[in-house]
Amino acid sequence: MPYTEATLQLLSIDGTLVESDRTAEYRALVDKLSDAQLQNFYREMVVTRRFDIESGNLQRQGQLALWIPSIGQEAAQVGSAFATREQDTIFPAYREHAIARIRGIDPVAILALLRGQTNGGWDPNESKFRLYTLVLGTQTLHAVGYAMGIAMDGKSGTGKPAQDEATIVYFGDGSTSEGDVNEALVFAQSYEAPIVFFLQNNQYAISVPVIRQSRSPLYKRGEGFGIESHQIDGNDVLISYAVTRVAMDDARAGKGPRFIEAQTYRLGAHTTSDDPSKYREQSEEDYWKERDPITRFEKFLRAKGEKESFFTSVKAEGDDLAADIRKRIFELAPPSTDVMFDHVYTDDHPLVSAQKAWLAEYEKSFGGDR
Ligand SMILES: Cc1ncc(C[n+]2csc(CCOP(=O)(O)OP(=O)(O)O)c2C)c(N)n1
Repeated sequence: MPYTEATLQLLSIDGTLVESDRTAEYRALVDKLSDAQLQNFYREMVVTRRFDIESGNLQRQGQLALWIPSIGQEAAQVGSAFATREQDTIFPAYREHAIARIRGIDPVAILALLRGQTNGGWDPNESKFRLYTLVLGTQTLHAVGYAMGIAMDGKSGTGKPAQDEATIVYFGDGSTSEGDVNEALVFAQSYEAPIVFFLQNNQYAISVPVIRQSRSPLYKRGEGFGIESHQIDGNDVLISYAVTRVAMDDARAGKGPRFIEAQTYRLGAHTTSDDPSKYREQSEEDYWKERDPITRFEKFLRAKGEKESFFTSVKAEGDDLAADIRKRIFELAPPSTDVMFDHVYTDDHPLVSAQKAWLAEYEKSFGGDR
């Protein structure tokens, strides 16, 4: 199974803390977390999962064109997102819903994107959480370019950014086979860009298992480019937080890029267009359910003495969010068909205008009943 001797972990699957010399530095960071911060870790994981489930239901009920679940990957996302600082820019792929929430993105903005109502969804300059990208790996190039830019603004020539700022980019195991990701790694290392590559290895690129993408653990790819790289238990929110915190601080201090491979598992389908029972065994899913990031952290909090009322209130918060997005999605106006024509060219183009007019006529032929 995917954990190796290199895998860093702080929280075992029974919710107890693991002692090890290799993780002492990380343990010290976690010991500094307040009860309120630990509660936030739990809250964000649980509420995001509830959001995910409701969004999947809304897709099945015809309200979304597609849904991209993140169920099972909450610890990798929540831990690493809380490790960033306000000034850091985050470049997501397309299933980083927990991170979007932490950065204050309205969940309905994500739904609007997957409903086809917008090509973007939010203002990336406000949240420093860039837009989702469905074109695999491109965001790694955008992120490295951005990181090189903030380092150049620092004018130190050492890769140390001016504004105590770093960049983090999220991508999947399948994307590591893309040329873009490899080019991004080359540039990041050559220019000592202040960036953390956060790979969520959820074991599959749709139906293709990671073993087909690489015969060696993926964090070694980072090492191959000369980048300090770590493999972590991605279902352990504490190690995800601590390793990312150190990596981001190293990047912001001008020590160069870092690479983190988080071993996790996509418990659900790739998207609502996929049926994972066609390509993986139930026994494999059961193995990962035992490593569920939320149950493990809940055991930890309960052993620490967290009260039942806390868990009840978090569940209620998730249910409220689900009710809220369900209500608000029905309030969204039907997507305009103009959108697909409007941004093809900067100026009007006769061919595009003709197509737009034709579609408007065609739609009218249904008598307004779409
Ligand atoms: C450039 C490009 N090639 C192929 C695809 C089709 N595609 C969409 S998702 C996907 C698998 C991605 O796997 P991974 O990077 O592991 O991320 P995950 O979806 O598991 O989070 C593929 C091949 C795409 N969107 N973009």
